[in-house]
Amino acid sequence: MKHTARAIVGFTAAGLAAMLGLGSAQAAAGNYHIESRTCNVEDAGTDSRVEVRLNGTATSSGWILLDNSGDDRERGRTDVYDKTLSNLGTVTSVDIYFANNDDSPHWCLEEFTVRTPTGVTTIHPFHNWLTRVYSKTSPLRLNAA
Ligand SMILES: [Ca+2]
Ligand SMILES: [Ca+2]
Repeated sequence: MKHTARAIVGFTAAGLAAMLGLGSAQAAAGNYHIESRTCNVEDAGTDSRVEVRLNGTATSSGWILLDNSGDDRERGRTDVYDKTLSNLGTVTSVDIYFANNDDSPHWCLEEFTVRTPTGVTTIHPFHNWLTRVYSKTSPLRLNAA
């Protein structure tokens, strides 16, 4: 029994619910771990405002401002954001609102990754520049690879 008990250490409640075969409707809210990778090329970074919306098979999140303390989205950096959200199901895409504002706004974005409370990570590649506004009504959509 000791080994059995130890084996489940580290799993979240939502993860256990998934392993026990409970439906996604019963899954609890949990932490969504979002990473944004900025290209390591000249002028890749931006100080523009960026918000994202996570689209899942169950529902979509609201718009989430990505702004940690300090300077986000600099050349070659990975920025990490942890957000508590209701269950989205399987994440299928990430929508990006890009204001294209502030100093040197153009942004070279490698990719986003999202890890759900159940530990499923999806990769949303772009490997390209954002050089104009992407509005909330017509955002840049990055599908899961
Ligand atoms: Ca910045
Ligand atoms: Ca900041």
